[in-house]
Amino acid sequence: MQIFFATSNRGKISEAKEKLGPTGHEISPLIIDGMPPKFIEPQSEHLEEVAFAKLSQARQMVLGSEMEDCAILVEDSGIFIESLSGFPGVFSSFVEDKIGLSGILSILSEEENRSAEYRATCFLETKEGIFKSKGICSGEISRAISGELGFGYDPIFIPVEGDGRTFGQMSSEEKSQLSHRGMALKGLSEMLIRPSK
Ligand code: ITT
Repeated sequence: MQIFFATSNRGKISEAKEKLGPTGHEISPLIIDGMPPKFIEPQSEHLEEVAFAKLSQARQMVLGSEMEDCAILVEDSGIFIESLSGFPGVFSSFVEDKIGLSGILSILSEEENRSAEYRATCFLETKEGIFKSKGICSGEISRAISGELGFGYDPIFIPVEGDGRTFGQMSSEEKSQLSHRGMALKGLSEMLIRPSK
C-alpha cells in the first residue's frame, strides 16, 4: 500500500521507510505545494489528542488532490523526563528548538534521577478505517552529548534495552529495534496484516 506520512520531520520519515518498507508498504512524505505540512497542534498534554488533530488537518489538506483517497499516516511523539514530571513531553520539539540538548543537560546537571521515556502515538487512516498504535521506549538521559546519528534528543538518550550507547550512536536499524516509533510502526504493520484485530 502507498502511505503518505504527514510530517515535517525527516527523521520520522526515514525511520518509517525503514520499518514499513520490508513489509511491502511504500512510505512517501506528504508534500502539499512543495512543502511538508505545518500543523496547528492543540493545547493538550496527550500525544493521542495531538496526533488525532494532525490526522484531521492532513485529511483537510489533501481534499481535492490526487492524494484524497490515499492512506495517511501521522505521528506525535516526545520525550518524557521523570524528574521533570514528564516535561518536555508534547512540547519536545519546541523545547529542542529553544534550549537544545545542552539546555536539557544543564537543567539536569545536579539531578541523580536520569530516567526518561520516549513515547509515540501513530494514526494510520486507510480505506478500511483508522488504526492507532503506540510505542514506549524506556531509558535515561546521559551526562553528555554522544553521537551524531538519529535526530532530536537521540544523542542524550540511552535506551534501557541497549548496550549503554545513546540512540545518537546507533544505526537506524539498531534504533528501530528498540525505539518507541519502531514499536508503534510494527504494531501498525501487524494490524494491516490482520485489519479486523
Ligand atoms: P511533525 O509534527 O510535523 O510530525 P515534529 O518533529 O514537530 O514533526 P512532534 O510534534 O511529534 O513532531 O515532536 C516530536 C519531537 O520529539 C521531535 O521533534 C523530537 O524533539 C522529539 N522526538 C520524538 N521522537 C524522537 C526520536 O525518535 N528521536 C529523537 N527525538 C525524538
